[in-house]
Amino acid sequence: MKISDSIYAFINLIKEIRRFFLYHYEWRKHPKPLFKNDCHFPLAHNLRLLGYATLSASETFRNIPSAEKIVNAYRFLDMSPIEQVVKEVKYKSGRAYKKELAAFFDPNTLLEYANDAYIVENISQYFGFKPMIRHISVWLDCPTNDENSIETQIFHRDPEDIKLVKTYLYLKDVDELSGPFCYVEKSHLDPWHSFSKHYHNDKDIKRLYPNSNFISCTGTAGSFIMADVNGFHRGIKPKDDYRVLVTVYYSSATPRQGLRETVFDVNFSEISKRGPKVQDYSYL
Ligand SMILES: O=C(O)CCC(=O)C(=O)O
Ligand SMILES: [Fe+2]
Repeated sequence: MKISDSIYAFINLIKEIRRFFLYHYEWRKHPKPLFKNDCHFPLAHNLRLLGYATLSASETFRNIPSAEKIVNAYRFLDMSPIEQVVKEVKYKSGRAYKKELAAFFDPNTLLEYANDAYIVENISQYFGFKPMIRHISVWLDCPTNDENSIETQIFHRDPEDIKLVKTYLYLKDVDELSGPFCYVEKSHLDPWHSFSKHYHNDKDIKRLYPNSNFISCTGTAGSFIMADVNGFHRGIKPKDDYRVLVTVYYSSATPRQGLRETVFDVNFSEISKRGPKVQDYSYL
């Protein structure tokens, strides 16, 4: 080992110890969840244990009726403007891979879904208080001509809040080649661990979590995922086909990284005048 490597390792250790104490301090500012009630909240139970929870399409539709409305709305969409963009992005690189499709949906249905009692009750149980809805978005993730994965396609922890759960509702079947969401089981239990380096390759993650499963969430339209994104996660780079999903971010009312002015990135009043358009995703 070179001297510079040992200095680097030492600095990282100091950073990690600092983070360990900061996390424990921040956790104490929030009410403690009633852990013994987890058995009544299956999604909260799995979140606590593994960091993520999933529902098959039929389980989603049974528990979250507005999810079925959104999946059906997608089924009847005029796909030509969306497929046109997918074709164009195929020859692009970098951040072009992610687009915003919320404009193609009814905002009230998206809000009804984000506020769904089953989802909110499970997250409330997990957090120990009612979550704040921070962001609602419909993502289109496209294959590009880049070899390499970038940004959200590489394992990372999200920094916005210590209490941060994101949900993903697939509107289209997702297999290994169309960009499944991936999660490193139990990596939410020590969120201070290797936080300072933002992006980690698969080798780094295997070294950090040698005994954890890497979960790759494939599924049919209507499959639902809920994850504590303080744990390591990514969306695999789509290779063959594009992915469409609804994502909702839930946090505390005092997130680390400021409040957003609106939950949507899209101005719905303009859409009623000129029709929906595929929008670039402004937060990447
Ligand atoms: O694209 C994905 O599946 C993961 C995206 C991500 O990193 C996030 O939602 O924080
Ligand atoms: Fe993320």
